[in-house]
Amino acid sequence: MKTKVGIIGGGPSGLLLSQLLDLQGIDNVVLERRSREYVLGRIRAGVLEHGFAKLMREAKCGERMDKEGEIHDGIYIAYDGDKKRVDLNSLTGGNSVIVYGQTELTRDLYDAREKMGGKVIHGVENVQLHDITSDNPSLTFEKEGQSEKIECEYIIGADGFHGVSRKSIPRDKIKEYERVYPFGWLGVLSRTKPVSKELIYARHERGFALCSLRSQVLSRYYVQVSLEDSVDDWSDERFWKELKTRLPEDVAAELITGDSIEKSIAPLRSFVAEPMRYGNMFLAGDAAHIVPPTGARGLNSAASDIYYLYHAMVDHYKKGDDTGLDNYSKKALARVWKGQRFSWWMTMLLHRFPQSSGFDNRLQDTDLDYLFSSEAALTSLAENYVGLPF
Ligand code: RFL
Ligand code: PHB
Repeated sequence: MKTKVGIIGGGPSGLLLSQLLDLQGIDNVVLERRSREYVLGRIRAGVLEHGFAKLMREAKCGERMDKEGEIHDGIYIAYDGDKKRVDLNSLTGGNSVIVYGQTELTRDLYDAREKMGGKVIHGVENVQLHDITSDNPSLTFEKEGQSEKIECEYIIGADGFHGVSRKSIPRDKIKEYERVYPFGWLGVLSRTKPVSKELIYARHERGFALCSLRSQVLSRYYVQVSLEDSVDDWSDERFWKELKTRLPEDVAAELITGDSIEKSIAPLRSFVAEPMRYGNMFLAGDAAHIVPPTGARGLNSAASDIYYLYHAMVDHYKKGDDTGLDNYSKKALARVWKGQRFSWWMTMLLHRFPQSSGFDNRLQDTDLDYLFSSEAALTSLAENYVGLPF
């Protein structure tokens, strides 16, 4: 098989790039290890920046998002038994975010790929990258016991944090920056009316909590848990009780509980690999960087990578201009690091750290106090939360 762009990973990054390139007549193939059902079973992000939504529309995948997604003009931050609103809209001169689940967005991308006859191969095993630094890189893989080969002009590593692409770069050609946090998030999805129309990020002495949603009948809640905990330690009853404890009393009193329909624990990590290009292979999304979910930046950082890569590929194939490809890593990383800084800051502001001293806790108090007494500080939070320009 031969193609122009071989894409490893059929998550949001790989599918969005595939769709955008195909619309420009740039032939590509997506290799995905899992089945479509498995990919759609992973409950992950929920908050999209407007820049991302615009890219989805450009990819002709925005119809359902615009119909079913909710525009959110603000978020709440709760602490000391009270909650305070951050008016994203007025602080950013009219910007906001869209609440639309990653599952739905990925489903829309799969449907669009199918409609266009896009080449997405599921159930591939043992994907390997060859001759990455040459003009004729290739991918080999196995499917149902058969060995296959795809010759490409470029390879895109969009295969997430545990993928094979980043690991194919020689150790001395890549630098990795990492911080692992000493806790995780336990997430619960429930078919209940959300406690609040807008997200509530809560800081409490027992740990962080988040009230989010997928729609007005589907809630998504999180509580900070120890890394030693497993999902089996958390009955629904224990989860709801803990969540209520960490929320202001008036919010807890309104919380409608129900059976969980999904429950999982995600560890928190900050990670960046530099550079995001090796030879003719480009890394995108979680394959190159991970953020703790506190700032809702992960999927959005992936989207900005895809924006830069897409435009760089179009310039290469339509105009013979390689400036975009040559500058991709530098440009993408500049934005990635800003997302890293914001996610790290939100995480430090709102979580309980096992080793934290009285001094650390007073600094958190002061950071929150400052935030809500300074228009400049609130504006900084708001402009990062809705997404810095691409
Ligand atoms: P993905 O989604 O991990 O997709 C990579 C795909 O590659 C496949 N794969 C392979 N395929 C072939 N061969 C191999 N060797 C392969 N190895 C892996 C995998 O099966 C998979 O399908 O990466 P991508 O596309 O870059 O997308 C990134 C996002 O998924 C991620 O950044 C977000 O989910 C992060 N995130 C959030 N981001 C936001 O912007 N807003 C949020 O509100 C938000 N909330 C979250 C989150 C992530 C969370 N978890 C579980 C980590 C909340 C949580 C709890
Ligand atoms: C979610 O709804 O899953 C979600 C929302 C905001 C975050 C993280 C996760 O910051």
